[in-house]
Amino acid sequence: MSKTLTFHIEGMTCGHCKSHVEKALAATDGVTQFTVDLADKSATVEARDDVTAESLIAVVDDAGYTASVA
Ligand SMILES: [Cu+2]
Repeated sequence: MSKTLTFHIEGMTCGHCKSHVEKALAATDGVTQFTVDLADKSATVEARDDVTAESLIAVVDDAGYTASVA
């Protein structure tokens, strides 16, 4: 089973930032699919049920951006 989580992300200013976030999500165990929207400052993440919103927020934070549940 998987679930879809939507986040608001602060700090992305260009395509480079977007790809930073994308790389971090791609490297995260349990993340099956995602889209990052630079203009909308958001990310939609499809992940295994055992992946928590908090852990994904930590992944984005580690990449240098600030995520919150949208
Ligand atoms: Cu940038």
